[in-house]
Amino acid sequence: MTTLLTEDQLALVETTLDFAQEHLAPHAVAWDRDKHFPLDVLRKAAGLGLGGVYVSEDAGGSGLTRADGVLVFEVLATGCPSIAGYLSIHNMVGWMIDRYGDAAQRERWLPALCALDRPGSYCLTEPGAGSDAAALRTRAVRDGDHYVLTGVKQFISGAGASEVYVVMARTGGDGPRGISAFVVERDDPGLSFGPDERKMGWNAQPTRQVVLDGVRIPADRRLGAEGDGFRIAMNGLNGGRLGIAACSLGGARSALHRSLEHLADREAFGAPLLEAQALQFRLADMATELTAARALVRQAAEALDQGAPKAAELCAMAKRFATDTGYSVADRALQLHGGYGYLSEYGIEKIVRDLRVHRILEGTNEIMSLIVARGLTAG
Ligand code: FAD
Ligand code: 2MC
Repeated sequence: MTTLLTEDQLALVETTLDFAQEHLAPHAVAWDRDKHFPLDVLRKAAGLGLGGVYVSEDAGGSGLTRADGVLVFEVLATGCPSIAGYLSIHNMVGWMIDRYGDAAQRERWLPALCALDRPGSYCLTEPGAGSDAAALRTRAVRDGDHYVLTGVKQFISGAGASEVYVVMARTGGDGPRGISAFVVERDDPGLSFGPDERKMGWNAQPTRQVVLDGVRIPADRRLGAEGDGFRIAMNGLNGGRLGIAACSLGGARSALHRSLEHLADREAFGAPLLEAQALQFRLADMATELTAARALVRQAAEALDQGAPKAAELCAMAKRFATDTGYSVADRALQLHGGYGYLSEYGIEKIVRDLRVHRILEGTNEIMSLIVARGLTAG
């Protein structure tokens, strides 16, 4: 039964929800307005084990499953989808280093990542290679015991503030098999950042280019073997896509909850608007669609935990469905608030803006459909 939670999961949800309501929700509108990335609050989250959700306990992590993780990111996003989204990406980085790093690499980076002393970023996209990620052109040229990395990564969440960058770069020929994964540190000479992008949502975290201008790093910064980088990147994204899907559920759940409160308070035509059956039916649809999306996200998370053969396709289905549904629910919640939904101080329009990008990043929803369709047609 995917809908039943264990005692441990219930406790995890309750603690994380308390954190989100106390430390994220009251500040979310101001952080969005001021473009403030609250690293101090992220470090508090690390105190609850949220800096290394999927990292093994021996390396300082929480050792949770994906099924646990989607619960965590949903409730975190009820406080702020932008912060929850960044934490999901940071946790993708931690998982990749834990899963593909050797003992020395795990020891070097994981404790600081888990404590969020050193936040992480994931660098795949380039100005000329987004959906077609295997076309990336950043090069890593072997030079004795070192690699020299040159290229530009586009739209990198957390860039500039993060200290640990997992960077996919080409060590071989064209296509996915010519790509390797590396860990680059913020103070490596030759690494710099573009300006913070001005954007529609996700304003509580920076989005910047990561510019690699002859960054010379020791060969022991490579994760996995040469040529394994694309597979490593894609396996990271399977879990990442679930995290983003869960963040959409959380943002939408918060918008639905606020709509219920607003309609109960707001009177028109001599009665609270909540008594209008047309609006009750709209709320019922929103709740039903969110519940269906949550069930799919949980099913995909369990499939990923079990290493099921179709797990990647299920993650793509869940990401597509939950992010489209979450956005649609949030947009309807805005409508239910009337003119107040359009005002910043109510926080609804901010949720709509934040959730919009979930349909684009970690693989656009068209690419999710491509992954599902390929799975269908491959038999
Ligand atoms: P394109 O690939 O140019 O796509 C343009 C349009 O064409 C899209 O609608 C797309 O779905 C569609 N399309 C493309 N190919 C096909 C096809 N074969 N069939 C049908 N439709 C298709 N990247 C990172 O690596 N790290 C990050 O931390 C990160 N953070 C981000 C944060 C933000 C705020 C944003 C906006 C982006 C972030 N990204 C990050 C990049 C993100 O993953 C890409 O924007 C996304 O993968 C799409 O790539 P693109 O923008 O180049 O669009
Ligand atoms: N899980 C595991 N392996 C995967 C995989 C997945 N989800 N997707 C692809 N692979 C493997 C695939 O099995 C193949 O392996 P092998 O060489 O052993 O046969 C290899 O990767 C190459 O795959 P394809 O042949 O399917 O490669 P192609 O180039 O045709 O398509 C595509 C790959 C479109 C699925 C991939 O480029 C993609 O997912 N694009 C979207 C990019 C994206 O998601 N970017 C997100 C950036 S991060 C972000 O936005 C953040 C906010 C952090």
